[in-house]
Amino acid sequence: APAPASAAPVTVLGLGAMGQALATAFLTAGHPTTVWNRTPDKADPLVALGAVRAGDVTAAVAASPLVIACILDYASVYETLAPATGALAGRTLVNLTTGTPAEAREAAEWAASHGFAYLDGGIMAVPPGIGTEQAFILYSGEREVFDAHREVLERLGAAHFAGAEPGLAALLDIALLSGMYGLFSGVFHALALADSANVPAAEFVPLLSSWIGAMATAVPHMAHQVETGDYADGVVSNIGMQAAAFGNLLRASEEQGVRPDLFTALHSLMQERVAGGHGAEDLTGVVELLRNRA
Ligand code: FVH
Repeated sequence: APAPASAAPVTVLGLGAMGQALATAFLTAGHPTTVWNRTPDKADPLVALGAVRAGDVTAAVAASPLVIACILDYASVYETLAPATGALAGRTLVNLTTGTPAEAREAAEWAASHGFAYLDGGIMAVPPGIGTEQAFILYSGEREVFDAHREVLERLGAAHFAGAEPGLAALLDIALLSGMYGLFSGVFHALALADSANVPAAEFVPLLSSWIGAMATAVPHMAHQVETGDYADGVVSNIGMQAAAFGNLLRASEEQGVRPDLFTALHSLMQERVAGGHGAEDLTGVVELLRNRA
């Protein structure tokens, strides 16, 4: 009989910062954990915690019905698993390596051609967050495969099933990262501006955090506008006004010696939208221009 989920054996391939965190979470939860890394001594701390160090990748795969890969990129996943595709047959590979949706779809086809189940994943956490309440991980692939391993995967963080289409986890991962980098871009620019006027961080950061929190409440309405295509719905601050005011942001930055690069692209999109006759609508309409370029 298969081991209960609470004691199911797991293999982790790739013991960089993230792989080490994943393996540690499995060990902490009591799973028999086999590990492999191209540079073997990275397994030492995990062996000290009770992990089994596999001599080669085929032995690592053979040790568990569930194999987690978290390596640099998809090319290194293929390179790593090339000698072990036979051993993977009948098992499940969960690939938590970051990649594109197209790479995920290709990997799912590769798995099917070798007779093993495949889930693609996107980790929404940094290594110290793994196994904590902050972490969540996106998965896509066959629902039955996800359900069969869900309890074990929950050891790493909340498991969110993104859908059966194999590229969905990677797509949502990249969409969420886009939101993160957009936020960080704004924060970097704001900090540079405040610093250019010698405003102490202790004074500015509470204002910035409060402002970002208030503005984030607009996201659901923006998403509704994108879904409906109705950018005139519930307009409070139209894009015509915002495009004009945005010029101040760019000019003030130049005057303070702060490069406006992170915001010039958005200004161009706003102006294009206004020139297209949408000045009375909401800022969210720039999504239409982004879509047109896809
Ligand atoms: N760390 C993070 O914050 C992010 C969070 C979101 C998900 N990413 C992705 O996770 C993958 C691994 O990232 P990582 O943080 O573990 O990265 P490193 O610490 O740099 O470790 C890289 C591991 O990959 C192995 N490796 C590299 N090339 C090969 C290869 N050709 N064949 C076999 N293994 C390879 C490397 O092995 P070694 O250098 O120790 O021998 C490490 O185990 C990644 O997709 C992130 O985007 C992390």
